[in-house]
Amino acid sequence: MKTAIVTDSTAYIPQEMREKYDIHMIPLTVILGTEVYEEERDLTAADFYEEIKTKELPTTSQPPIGKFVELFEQLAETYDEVISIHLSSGISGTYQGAISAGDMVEGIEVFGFDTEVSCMVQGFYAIEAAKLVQQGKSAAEIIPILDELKETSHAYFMVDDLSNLQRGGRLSSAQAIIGSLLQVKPLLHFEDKLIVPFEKIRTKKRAMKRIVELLREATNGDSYYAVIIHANRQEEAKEWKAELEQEFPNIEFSLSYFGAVIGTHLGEGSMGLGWMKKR
Ligand code: MYR
Repeated sequence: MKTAIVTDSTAYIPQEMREKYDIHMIPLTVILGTEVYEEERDLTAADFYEEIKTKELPTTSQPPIGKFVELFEQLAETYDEVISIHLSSGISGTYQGAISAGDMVEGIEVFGFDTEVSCMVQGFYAIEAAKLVQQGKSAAEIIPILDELKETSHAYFMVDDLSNLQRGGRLSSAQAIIGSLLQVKPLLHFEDKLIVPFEKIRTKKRAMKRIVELLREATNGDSYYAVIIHANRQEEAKEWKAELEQEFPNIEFSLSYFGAVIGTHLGEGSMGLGWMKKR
């Protein structure tokens, strides 16, 4: 049984790592002014944050189904099955697009996996799945393992300005609650696939402190992967990583970023921390 791993661009897995683990990537799209870009292919995160300084606010779109069909047909020449691992189906139609395309393609079985999150935490699932493929496991064996990992994984994040999330319709809360949050820096997370406020916190510094408390409680001295994710705040993220590494010797930290698609909805300056237990 030959199993391929597919994920979408919002996992922001660096190209060399995708090559190392043989992970296939399908890009989401950013529309900036009159230009349409496939993120991570023809628009890097750095270029995106530069462009939005002068352009009107961008919008995003899931990959066209045809792109999935094209990729799965290509994979059908070499593989028997695919695990297609995507950002939360509560915030994008990408996962559903993969499932629909899978139904259209013959000669390969497509198993969708909804990570119920996004960014490098989604990447953790894709990398873990790819490692399991390298150990000779099939989709039927891998998917229950990914489901178990969900129990150990979480992400919290904060934005400088909630209006991007609100404008893009990706903040799931009553308008009155959103209104009361606009003056603070709420800590956000995913609940049942949707982005919801976790706690109202006044400053970014306090929000970061609270995330560290949540990390401490969740990991409880066990071995975990954790990732600091930033929207064009490389230095700040690096400093935070160095501090966290001092305090949590059992956690393997990495740095990642909110690329163009997720950056469109969160805005520059956002910061997050996600984790998953090591197997
Ligand atoms: C689309 O157009 O289909 C893509 C929509 C993406 C919405 C992104 C909303 C923010 C997600 C934040 C993820 C934070 C993970 C740590």
